[in-house]
Parts: sequence; C-alpha cells; structure tokens
Amino acid sequence: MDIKEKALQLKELIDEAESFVFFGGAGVSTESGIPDFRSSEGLYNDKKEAIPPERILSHTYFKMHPKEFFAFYKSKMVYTQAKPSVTHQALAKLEQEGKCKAVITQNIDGLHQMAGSKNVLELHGSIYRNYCIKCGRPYGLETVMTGEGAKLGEGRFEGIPVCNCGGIIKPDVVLYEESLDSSVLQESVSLIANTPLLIIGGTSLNVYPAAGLLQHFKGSHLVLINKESTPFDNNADLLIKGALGQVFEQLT
Ligand code: CNA
Repeated sequence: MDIKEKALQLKELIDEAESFVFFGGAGVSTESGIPDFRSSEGLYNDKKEAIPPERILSHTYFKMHPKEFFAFYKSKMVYTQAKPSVTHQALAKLEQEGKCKAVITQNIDGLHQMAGSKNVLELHGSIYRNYCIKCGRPYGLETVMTGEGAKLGEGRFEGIPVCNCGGIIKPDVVLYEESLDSSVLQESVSLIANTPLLIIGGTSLNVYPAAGLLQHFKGSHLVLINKESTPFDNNADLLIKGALGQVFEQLT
C-alpha cells in the first residue's frame, strides 16, 4: 500500500472516531525548515559540533557555561522565520472542525499555535516564554535574541540575556536533567488515556518521559507516522513510514 492509500485509511479512522489526539515531535517541524535532533540531517548528526548538543542542552551546562549555551541555543534552536507546515495547518483545521481534541507536542517552536491550534500542550516548553531566574520576571523571545526590553551581557557574559535585576533570563524550555511541568504532563496523560484515536507523528520516541505517555493509551486505534523506525512501530494499528506533509495534505 502506498502512502496516499494509507493516508486515506487514516482519513477514514478520523471520520469514524468522535475525536483524536495528536502527539508529535521535531519531525512535525522539519517541513517548516527546523532540523530535528536524530535523523541523518538532524542536529545530533552535525559533525561540526565539538560538544554533543545533548550536553549543551543540559541544565548543568546552562549553569556552568551560559555564554556557550546561549550561542548554541540562539543559532540552533530558534528559527524566528519558520512558518507552519501543511501538518500544523491541517491539525488546526481539524481542531476547528471538532475532530482534533488536542495537540501534545515535544516541540518548543510555537508553530501549532501560529497555525491556529488552540489546545496545545507543550511538554518541553516554548522559546516564546522566558523568565529571570532571580526575580521570575517574564520576557519575550526578543529579549533573549537581541536584548531588547532588558539587555545582553558583555565581556565574560557576552550574548547572555540579563534581567534589569541582574539575573540571567532563561528560556522556559525543558533542558536535560530538568523535569517536565507536572500539570502539562498530567493533562497529557488524561487526554491520551481517554482518546479513542491517537495519532503520533514526527517523533523518534526516544525521549522520556514523553515517549512513556504511550503506555496510557487504551483506545481502539494507534496511528504512527514517521520517516524512520521507532521502538513502538509494532504497537501501531496503522503504521505510515513516510513524510507527514504527504499524509496531512490528504486530510483536509
Ligand atoms: P527526534 O528524536 O529528532 O525525532 C524526530 C523524528 O521525526 C525522527 O525519527 C525522524 O525520522 C522523523 N521525521 C523527521 N521529519 C519528518 C517528516 N517530515 N515526516 C515524518 N517524520 C519525520 O525528535 P523528538 O521530537 O522525538 O525528540 C524530542 C526532542 C526534540 C524534544 O526535546 C524537542 O524539544 C526537540 N526538538 C524540537 C524542535 C522543535 O521545536 N521544532 C527541533 C529539534 C528538536
């Protein structure tokens, strides 16, 4: 069966189900020009990086080397020009039609909201929320990128966004060694436990606890769409090995 036929099979499942929940990862945004982590063109396979990205994106590294952290974060994790892809747009439309109950995402890029989705659970936070680690004052992305609204440090602190109180402004994204927001996690568990149809897309299902959410699914159809194999391929009732865009363009 080719990808178009499988997409039509998915369309039938969506038509039959009262609603569905979508659980996605970095692969949802590659067609918006944002690289993922683990595919061959992903950040983890960029041999030019002397320090592994998973180390740079850790809480310890942020604390010990904030200057290098922000240099990496701003150049590799933030894509201010990115626009929603066919997949983001289709999910927003399906929400408007009452079919997509929620999008649970591991992404931090805000593209689901930009496409118009309202019920988005961001397991790993968002580049658009930032706060001072000393006084808690919130800041937008602009301050982190350019210092506008506060300032960027100089000398040893060059490029680090600094609050007016002197504290470092930290992106509200979940770094390695940090825990997920418990209310977002609980709501995600509840959505997955109660949906009849779960569509998973663009995630290697390698990052925990996010990947562990699958164990809560009790519904009748699990659909898995990914370019590469995942450890959960055998759990899928419908497995579509291919590009999300090619699937979602058939769904609206
Ligand atoms: P990952 O481990 O990089 O896996 C992505 C998966 O998506 C891979 O298995 C790819 O084969 C697959 N994929 C890539 N493009 C497509 C496509 N067009 N269609 C179908 N499948 C595709 O990323 P995960 O999300 O699983 O890992 C979680 C990390 C990645 C989270 O902590 C994120 O914050 C982090 N991340 C987020 C972004 C973003 O916000 N856009 C970008 C890069 C990394």
